[in-house]
Amino acid sequence: MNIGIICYASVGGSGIVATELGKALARRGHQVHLFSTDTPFRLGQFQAGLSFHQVLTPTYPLFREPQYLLSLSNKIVQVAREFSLDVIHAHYAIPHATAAFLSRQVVGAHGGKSPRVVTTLHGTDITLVGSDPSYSEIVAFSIDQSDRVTAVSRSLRESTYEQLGLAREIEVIPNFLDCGIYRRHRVEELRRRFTGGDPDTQIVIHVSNFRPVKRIDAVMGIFDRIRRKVPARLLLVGDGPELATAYRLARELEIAPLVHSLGAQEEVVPLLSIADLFVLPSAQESFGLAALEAMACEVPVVASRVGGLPEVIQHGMTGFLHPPEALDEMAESAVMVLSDPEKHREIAQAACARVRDDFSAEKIVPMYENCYQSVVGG
Ligand code: GMT
Repeated sequence: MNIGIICYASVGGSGIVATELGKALARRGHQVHLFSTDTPFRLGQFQAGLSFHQVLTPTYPLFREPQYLLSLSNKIVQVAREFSLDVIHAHYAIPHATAAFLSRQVVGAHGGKSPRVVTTLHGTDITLVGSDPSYSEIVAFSIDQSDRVTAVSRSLRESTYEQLGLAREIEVIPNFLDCGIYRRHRVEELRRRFTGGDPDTQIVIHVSNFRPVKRIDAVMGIFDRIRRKVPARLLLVGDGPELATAYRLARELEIAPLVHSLGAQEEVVPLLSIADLFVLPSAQESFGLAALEAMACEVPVVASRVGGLPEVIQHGMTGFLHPPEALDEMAESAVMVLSDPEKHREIAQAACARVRDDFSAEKIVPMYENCYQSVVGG
């Protein structure tokens, strides 16, 4: 099939999932065309069957606002005509579902073969931004007009029905990982750089885009509680507006020497491979791809019991879930698992097995292929 995929290039789960899906589909023999403002994070080296179309949004003195929706739609129309796209797959509803809808209308307007539109909802496109009254009408319309809609968790599907008042069918296709890449590696030298070779020092990690929804103050609060009980270091991976909060709190809590901020990193597997615990006390998380990546690398996760996280982590078996405000409980679970090597091994292995059994690319990518087939066939 000829498949167009629209995604955000910036660090973020939806862009990562879209790019990994594009790569996996190209490996399976499809012709994939990625659309974004910049080369997507994680695109990597050239791969046969996968091309990238950069969307440029020209400025003009009259416009005070960039016309991204128009330039994106225009680019999709050109590529759809040139390469006879069967499907346009929008990842993240805003404004991608609208761009896909517009492009389908334009291509089909003069009797051309019009591509089918699949929209995948990722989370904040519904729960935070999409339900904002400034966007909600157009977001709901664009989702409704898609030929198929998928959501990354049951929780997100329910939020979409509740918050946008939609009644149409939404299929749940969870996020996935290439388990050949996401697995624990032996990187002892890297670990020593943070532990100084002390075998008792535990490495706690948090990977995110450092937005308010990630509750960086809670990350710091949990780590502060942990380090009072076990020798530990905190690795902060990623960048965003709340990173400054992390620095401030590290100073105020007098833990700055224990905290290592590594910025945005393309390769998270080596860093996850030296970690003993992942903390994700988010206010909202429709799925929690970062938690899945940690689990695949045998890192127990302590997270908030919100959104789709309970569909990924089973409390006490493949990780730990607590109410977002329960920092003492999160720290207790963390200290317990970090202090009990047998329990740690048990949770780490169960977490990894869960990813392989239920969230591998082999299992999930064919679900998207079936989804495309159902609309193209129809
Ligand atoms: O808002 C964000 O955190 C970014 C957003 C994204 O598009 O990357 O993340 C959402 O989509 C991810 C991929 O499906 C999910 O794993 C995240 O849980 C989700 N974030 C939220 O719901 C807050």
